[in-house]
Amino acid sequence: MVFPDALPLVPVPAETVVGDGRMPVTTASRIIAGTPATEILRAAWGRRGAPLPAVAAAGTAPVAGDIVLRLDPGTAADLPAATPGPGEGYHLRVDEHVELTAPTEAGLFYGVQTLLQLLRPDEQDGGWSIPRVVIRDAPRFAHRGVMLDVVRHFFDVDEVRRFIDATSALKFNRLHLHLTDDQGWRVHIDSWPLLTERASASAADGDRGGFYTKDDYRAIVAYAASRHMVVIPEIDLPGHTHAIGVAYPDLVEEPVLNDALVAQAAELGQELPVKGEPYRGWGVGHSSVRIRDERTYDFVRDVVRELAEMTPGPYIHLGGDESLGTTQDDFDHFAERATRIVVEAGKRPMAWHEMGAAAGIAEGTVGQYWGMTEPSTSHAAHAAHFVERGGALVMSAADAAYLDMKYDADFPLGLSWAGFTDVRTAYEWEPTAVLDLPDDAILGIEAPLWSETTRTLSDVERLVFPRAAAEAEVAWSPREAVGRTWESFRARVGAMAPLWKAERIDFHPTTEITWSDR
Ligand code: TNX
Repeated sequence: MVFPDALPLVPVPAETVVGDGRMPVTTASRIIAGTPATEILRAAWGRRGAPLPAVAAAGTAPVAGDIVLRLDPGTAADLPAATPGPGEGYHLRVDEHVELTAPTEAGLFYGVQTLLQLLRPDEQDGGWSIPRVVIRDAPRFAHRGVMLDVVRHFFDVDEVRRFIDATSALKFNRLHLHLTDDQGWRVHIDSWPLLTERASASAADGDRGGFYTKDDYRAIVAYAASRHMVVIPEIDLPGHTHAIGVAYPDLVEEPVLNDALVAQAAELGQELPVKGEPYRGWGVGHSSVRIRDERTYDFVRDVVRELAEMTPGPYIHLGGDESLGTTQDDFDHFAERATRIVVEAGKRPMAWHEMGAAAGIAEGTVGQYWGMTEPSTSHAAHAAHFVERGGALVMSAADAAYLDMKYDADFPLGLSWAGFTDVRTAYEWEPTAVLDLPDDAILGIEAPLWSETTRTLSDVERLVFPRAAAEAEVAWSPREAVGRTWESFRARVGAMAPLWKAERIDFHPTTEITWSDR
């Protein structure tokens, strides 16, 4: 293979200079470091079956074969200029020994992920080695997200931890948790205890539900932070709220049974929603909280306050999608009040792009665009309004970034309302070219996994991998980086197979990719 395909890295680094030969890693190699990234490196290394280096104290003089991980604020100045935000870049030099330096722990963590991808078994002698190389790397976008819908199907804390491990290894740094929807309520709220007591046991298809206690939620947040991921909790309002009515019927309206919902239910053999009873179908747009009732805002204030208290990240996501039975006037009224409640709780509101229809959404609200890569006029206008209000956008174009779309018509999992999304389609979109907005209005991207059809984590993984790798590269790699092309990506992502196998990630071995085994 020719450079840059010779280096099996995803996402492709900003700048790579390949040297001659490889540095062997042996049982005599040491990791010289005083950083939490050390144990992450050793544990992953062990799962690969590579020789496990001992750990030596920071400051120990390195000899050939050693691996030095070092925090160095000075590195920031030497990293690619495009670096946004707090310095997530790193500098990696592999010569007689490895020198990994970064201005932040996040940078070291990302450098460690690159190192893990470079470490490969040698063809002849069963040894392991790392190619000699100099890499200067930093992300294109500050916001590199994945979303997990834990409502349609519930995933417990251990499963979420595995999802965090698998996605943070691709340098994603935001985990959006879709915590509430028609089918269930998944996080405990002390001031409204019936939400989890009465409305958490259900899920799509009559499957088992579940919920996170506050300690569970804190454990997820802490684990995510240890992998440099910020949790963005979503409470979906004012629609997608049937489950609230299972716990507190007074808070919600009667279901609105639109024609599409009735037709879809008939086609899939699913029941129609009945107020106060758990809903197991997948139809959308039938539920709403009572928008002109003050008690609704007491509820929103309490939920937002309790969530904000246990969420160190800057965002609370308010949903806002598919409120199909709500008048525009009521919807706008709700969006304006709810976004203000988030600001009053000290957080920055985030919402699906529909909330951009409301003239007076709180200033600074971040919109999440989930329309197509060729936007409709109204979607584009709603999205643009977040920017007019001093906010920005995260791009989740449904026909490119939605991880729950089928790869092709024969794929057994996933939906297809946005089309089929093969890996190439997931790779070949440009987040700044979808809407007619200045580049700096785009904070980054997010790849959502909706879980209507995924009963197990393995189902989730088959939809997410390898397409999340495509989204990781869209989010991280500068457009002008050498190798930022489909042909190169295709070769490099094939080389992720041994790493994913070592981590027991159940990726879809699509024939679009030539998978390698070493
Ligand atoms: C639309 S996109 C939804 C979700 C579904 C998803 C399935 C968006 C903000 N809402 O309620 O789960 O499609 O692909």
